[in-house]
Amino acid sequence: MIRLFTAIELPESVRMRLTLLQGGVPGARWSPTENLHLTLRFIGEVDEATANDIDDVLSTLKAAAFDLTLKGAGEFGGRDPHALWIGVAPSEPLLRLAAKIESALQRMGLEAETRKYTPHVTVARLRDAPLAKVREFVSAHSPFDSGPFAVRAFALYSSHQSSRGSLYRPERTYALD
Ligand code: 2AM
Repeated sequence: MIRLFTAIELPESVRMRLTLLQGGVPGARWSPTENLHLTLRFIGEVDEATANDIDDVLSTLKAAAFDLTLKGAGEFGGRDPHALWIGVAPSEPLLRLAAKIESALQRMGLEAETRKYTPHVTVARLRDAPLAKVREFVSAHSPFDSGPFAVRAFALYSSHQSSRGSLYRPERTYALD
């Protein structure tokens, strides 16, 4: 079995900026630079035959290239925050791409994703982080703006557990028109 998800790879310069803003929150496990990505669709554990079918349908998917901007900051979990993230400026082409991937995966027989798609880049996972520090991080980084960068492809990532946490690896990339 292999754990998969689709995501957009971020340019090195954007990942550097996201790495530089990491800090100041005790209890945060900061995402390593090489793990920073924007998830399009989480897939989960599949067998090898299904992974190959997923690769096939994604290879034939047609969608347009577009520009994207990372913007703003937030947390998931409210009073018991478990993640810090940098957000994404509203983008119709991003939502269209995510929707195309969703319907392609459903057509090949995967179960529908029932959760609403909330584009974000996780920069830290939190355990027992002081709420005040989490709020400080979010307000300090709310003005974050990456400026636009071109998205000319998306990728099928695998996720592996290692002693140092999850390792994400782009297994296949798919060009956008
Ligand atoms: P997250 O960063 O907000 O946790 C690999 O795990 C990627 O898939 C992560 O970007 C993760 O989002 C996302 N993902 C979405 N749903 C998930 C789920 N149910 N379990 C694990 N990861 C999920």
